Amino acid sequence: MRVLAINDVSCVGKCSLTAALPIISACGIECNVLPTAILSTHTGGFTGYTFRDLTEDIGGILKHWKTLGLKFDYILSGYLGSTEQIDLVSSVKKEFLADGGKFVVDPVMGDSGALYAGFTDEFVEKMRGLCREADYILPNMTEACLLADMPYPLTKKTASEALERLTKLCPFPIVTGITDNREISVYFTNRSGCAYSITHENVEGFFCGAGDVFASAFVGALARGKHEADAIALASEFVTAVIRRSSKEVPDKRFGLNFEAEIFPFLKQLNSLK
Ligand code: PXL
Repeated sequence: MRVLAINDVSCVGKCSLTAALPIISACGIECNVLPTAILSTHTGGFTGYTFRDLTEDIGGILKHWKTLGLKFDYILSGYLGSTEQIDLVSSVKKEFLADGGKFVVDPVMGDSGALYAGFTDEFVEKMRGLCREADYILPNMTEACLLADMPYPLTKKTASEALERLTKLCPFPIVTGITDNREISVYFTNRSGCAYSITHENVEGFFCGAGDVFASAFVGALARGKHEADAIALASEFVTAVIRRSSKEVPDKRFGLNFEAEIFPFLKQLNSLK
């Protein structure tokens, strides 16, 4: 079982590949990486960060992988630095996803109702195209609104409408971070068109990287052969525990989630599930 995580390396701040690698590996699954950019920190709340786009390197990396006959059982794409990289990810899927493999797209573009620094409407449109190629998409509420062209924030009522619109892009949309007062929910629709939600207590505190922790745990659990609904429940429980702990323990939230401390309970749950 081989997972490819396509994401940036934010050297400090615990998101993207510095979350995907440890979490997927801890699940007992090999995690290979395709870095899209290197930043000194993530862009959420820091100023003065460096950003080196790695698009130029990706062609050579893929050419080498082709000579090795590599195929991946899961491809998880995350933060992409340009519309050109969206095209590259699409070609990686076509060339390197194993027969029967799954393509998981986390359409990283924004949070709290706004696009991240450097993202444009053109990027959103292009990301819709990538979502059409995915087996699962994992937008947060902001990204779901952008992709479904609906006003932010969603409510319990409009979340169903957003899900319905998203199923036109991808058969299995999973929308994270839908908040309603003291509750936070994940809404998803399975391939039969049934809609579900999983709700937890909403813990105050915004952390960059929560979506990456969710996506990594979801893919790790799927790669371990867990049913999708169980993988979503496990991942949302994990990320809720991580945010609860971090909101107490991390004085400067920009430095990211303490997911490490919750990996062991997460693995205990993962291992006890059939
Ligand atoms: O986790 C989202 C993310 C990923 N990568 C970079 C980011 C962010 C969120 O701000 O800045 C570089």
